[in-house]
Amino acid sequence: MKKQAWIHMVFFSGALMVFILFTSGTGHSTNNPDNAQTVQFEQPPLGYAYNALEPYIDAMTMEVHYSKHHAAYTKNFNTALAEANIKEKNIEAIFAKISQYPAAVRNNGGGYYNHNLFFKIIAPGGSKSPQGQLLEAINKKFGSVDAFKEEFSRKAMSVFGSGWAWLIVTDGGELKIITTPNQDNPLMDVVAERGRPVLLIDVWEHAYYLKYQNRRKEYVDAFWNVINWDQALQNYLGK
Ligand code: MN3
Repeated sequence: MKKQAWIHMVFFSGALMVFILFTSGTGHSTNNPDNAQTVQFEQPPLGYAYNALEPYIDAMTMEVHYSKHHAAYTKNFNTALAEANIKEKNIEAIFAKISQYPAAVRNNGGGYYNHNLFFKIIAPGGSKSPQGQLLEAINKKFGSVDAFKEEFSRKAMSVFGSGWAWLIVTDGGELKIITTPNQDNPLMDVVAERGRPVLLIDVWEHAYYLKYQNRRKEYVDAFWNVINWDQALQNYLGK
């Protein structure tokens, strides 16, 4: 009996040790608000499975993109805000004065916000083509949905290095396609043409390299299959 109890104890201790090592070494701190001094902005849940956009965007890319890249931008944005002693809770107000803030706020704040939008735009479900007032506005501005897609794809391909292509609606209510370098976005006071984002595509290589390698065109073509046009309409209407 004594020997059996001793073996149980050793086994239990070993299991406990493995458990402690496992839970402390998996990088959960990335997304754990307790570890940051102040968390002004939290990473929203993805809201769908990593494999939900297969075959157009693969599960591994989605997992790394959301749980590593987006999580890191979120963490680093909060750190950068704390270091700069910026307590503003309205992210649009931060972007409106981004030229006055450190580069870490601009880069990580953009990275945080742009991916929030992007993962909602490439969500499963919703309409598979433009609807309602957005459809009318696209037809009016670009002539047809196909002509719009062609122009947007061309702009997305034209981004040199890392950045984004956007469909925005200006203060005057006009649709425009623009591009931004790095993690800049059309709400920032450093961007030439500003407006409210309606649709966006991430053309950083991390968004497509695992599946498409250097073939950005194939990724941009695939993007049209995963857009949630109901969300795009909400964005257009400012809801
Ligand atoms: Mn990205």
